[in-house]
Amino acid sequence: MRRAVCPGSYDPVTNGHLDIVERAAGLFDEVHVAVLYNTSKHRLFSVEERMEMLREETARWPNVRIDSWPGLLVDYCKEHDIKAIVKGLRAVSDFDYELQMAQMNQRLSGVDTLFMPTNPLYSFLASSLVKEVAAYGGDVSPLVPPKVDRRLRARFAERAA
Ligand code: COD
Repeated sequence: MRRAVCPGSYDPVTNGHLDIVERAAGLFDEVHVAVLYNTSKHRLFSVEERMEMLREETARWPNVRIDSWPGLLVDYCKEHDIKAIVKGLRAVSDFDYELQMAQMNQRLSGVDTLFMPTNPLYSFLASSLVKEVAAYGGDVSPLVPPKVDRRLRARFAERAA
């Protein structure tokens, strides 16, 4: 079976993430969407909340499974016999960081990273920007699924209360 992982923070999942997951699901027998830790980012949603949102939004693709992992991505790949990491590339600015990670992961484990060009509709889209716009009451409804939009509004309303 050909398995791939789409790793990320997914805090929260956006339409850009979902576009990559859908395309990966069309290419591999099984796609794991794994919530991992990015130590340089502050989280808005817990890992469980992020997984719940991902489960809701990917339920329509039967070969996609949602998971989380507290350690190195390469150890997750080893544990699940995954030979490919799939990442989306939005712009040149993503490239340096993504290339470094891909080369480190290859060096550590032999697992290769495949880059998919982002859908031009979502090339400016990042979870961090979605959170910033939503935090100031901006409309992010075209950028995230409706349930995620509702959760963002609720989370920032709780914080403002
Ligand atoms: N369009 C297309 N793709 C997108 C878009 C978009 N608009 N937005 C995001 N993506 C893709 C990118 O490929 C991105 O890599 C992926 O979705 C996830 O994005 P985020 O922002 O949710 O996640 P990141 O960038 O914070 O994820 C970083 C990881 C958590 C994958 C990384 O830190 C990691 O592997 N951590 C585990 C520990 C580890 O192994 N560290 C060593 C790394 S060498």
